[in-house]
Amino acid sequence: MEEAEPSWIEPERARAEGTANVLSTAQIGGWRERGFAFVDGIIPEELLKRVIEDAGSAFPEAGSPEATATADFGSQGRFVFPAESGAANEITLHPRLLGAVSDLLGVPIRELRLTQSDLWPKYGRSRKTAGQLDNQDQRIHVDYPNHTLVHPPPWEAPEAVEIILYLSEVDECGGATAAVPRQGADDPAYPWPIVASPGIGALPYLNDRTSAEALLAKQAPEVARFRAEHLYPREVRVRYRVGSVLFYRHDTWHRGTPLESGTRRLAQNLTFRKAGHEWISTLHTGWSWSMYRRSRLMEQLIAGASVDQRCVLGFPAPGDAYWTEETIAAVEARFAPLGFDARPYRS
Ligand SMILES: O=C(O)CCC(=O)C(=O)O
Ligand SMILES: [Fe+2]
Repeated sequence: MEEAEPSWIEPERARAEGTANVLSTAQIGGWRERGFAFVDGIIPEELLKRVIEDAGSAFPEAGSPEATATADFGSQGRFVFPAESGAANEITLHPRLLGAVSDLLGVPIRELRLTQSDLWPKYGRSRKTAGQLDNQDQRIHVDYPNHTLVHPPPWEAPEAVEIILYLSEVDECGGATAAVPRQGADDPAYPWPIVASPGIGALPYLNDRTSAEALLAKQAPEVARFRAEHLYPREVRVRYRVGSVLFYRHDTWHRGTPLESGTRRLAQNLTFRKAGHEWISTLHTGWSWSMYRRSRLMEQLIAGASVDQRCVLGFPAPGDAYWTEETIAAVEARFAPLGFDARPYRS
């Protein structure tokens, strides 16, 4: 079958700084109904420049031997929150980004929890170095299987936001993420539960599209047919630029598409969930584990963060039962030497 030309969507501008919401009603509605919002103008350009400098020099150059061997997600810990790159951390807890997530989930920033933040390079390669597990031309999938212990709740009650912040230009690298917009409750692309994907139930996990679809055609032909009929033909690609943000969901069909050979795409992936939804796991080591580092990076970050930012890391909010005169004094004794102001927890 001939593949149709992919269709594209352009980033929409977020609302200006200083407005109550970061995202427009249409952008919020798009995420809730269609399954994603594609937005720019959230992270300041100066901060984008800094993080690109940090990441650009930390990762192998495009076309280098290490680049050719890199064929999966992630930074191997190098840019996991809290990162040595202050810029990457600032993005993770940026008030505009948190504001946008709060708009999408309809809860205050204090009720958000960070569960993933990593910044990673993806390389365009002419060879699928990792074979069936290669991430270059991905099979269409949903992200929930490696984020939640259960299954996303019904569509109307999302509990988490998935984010890709692009730090490269699609015109230079290709590799646009593709997503399938959901069209209402009866959309044949979105039957419930969502299980028609490699790695779910008994279906074997493969990442590469060609290998995954070939195996499904043999082992679960009805699943392969569903995907060929309802998913791939409906995907739209995001025309990302530096600073574009794709907000999507754990139940949104999507995939990574091939980069131009010899190029490198940088992107930061983040996830926030609602407080209390503990079945959505934090993908990294617990934040306090980094407090063993001699740099005191995390202690300084806690001391200098806003009350809202601290809450996003699980620090108790003012008024929480944790706080008593004793605990306030104790936490103050720990962090005041680094600039922590305990007043919000006293009043
Ligand atoms: O690289 C991309 O554009 C998407 C990656 C992705 O969806 C994943 O690794 O789960
Ligand atoms: Fe994904």
